[in-house]
Amino acid sequence: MNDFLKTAVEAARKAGELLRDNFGKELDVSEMLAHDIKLDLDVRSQKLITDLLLKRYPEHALYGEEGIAGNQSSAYHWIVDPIDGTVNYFYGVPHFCISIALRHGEEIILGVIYDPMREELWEVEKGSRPLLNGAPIHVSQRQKLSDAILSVGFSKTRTTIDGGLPLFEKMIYRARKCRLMGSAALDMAYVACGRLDAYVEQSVSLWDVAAGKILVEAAGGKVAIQSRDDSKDKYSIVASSGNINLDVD
Ligand code: LIP
Repeated sequence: MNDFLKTAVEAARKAGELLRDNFGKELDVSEMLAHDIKLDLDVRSQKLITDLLLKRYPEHALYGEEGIAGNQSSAYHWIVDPIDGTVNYFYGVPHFCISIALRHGEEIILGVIYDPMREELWEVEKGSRPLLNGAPIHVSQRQKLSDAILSVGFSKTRTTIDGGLPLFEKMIYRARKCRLMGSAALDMAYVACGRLDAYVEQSVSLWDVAAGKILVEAAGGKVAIQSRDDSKDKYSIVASSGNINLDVD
């Protein structure tokens, strides 16, 4: 494991400790929206991760849900979601994670996703096998949509909810089950280790899915990310095992 990956794992675990220690406690809310919540803890978690990464690599850049830091002209960009699944966290639903990826130029070269409540850590670096708690993982081998479990996300706006409903309605009849679990990064980690057969969402940010992308592809799956015409820096995503015809077009 090279130093970049070791450092990303260390940062994810340290942020995970912060989230575990504050889980279920009174939380300072910085923004309460119709379909989203922003917590001060999001900012604290990203600051902890940023301080550790940029202390180790002061010449790098960081791009996260809570802002940018470091040398933005660097070829190395850390892409960070300090709490993916913030609404779950606020409501005491133990399904959230920290997601950290490193991009070199245009290529994502490592990803770490850490669920501090289940103590599950997914990690991968370019050219190596993806691991869950140190054991190799691969996508599911199920071949039929009728055997599949799919996770569908609807993001945070009426537009994305309206956009996601037709697909959800189509899939709910054809797949064994559809789930809405509220964390894009965990959905992708679950696709990578075969728990889910696919994850589809109309509008996510790069920090939600950057680590999941390299993880799913290294585990044998497929990830299609398309930028949205209606909002800058938002993407629609289909991440799957690649073994089932989802017919999502
Ligand atoms: C969340 C995503 C989820 C999406 C939510 C939200 P956050 O990220 O992981 O897939 O449906 O709207 O964007 O905001 O909790 O980091």
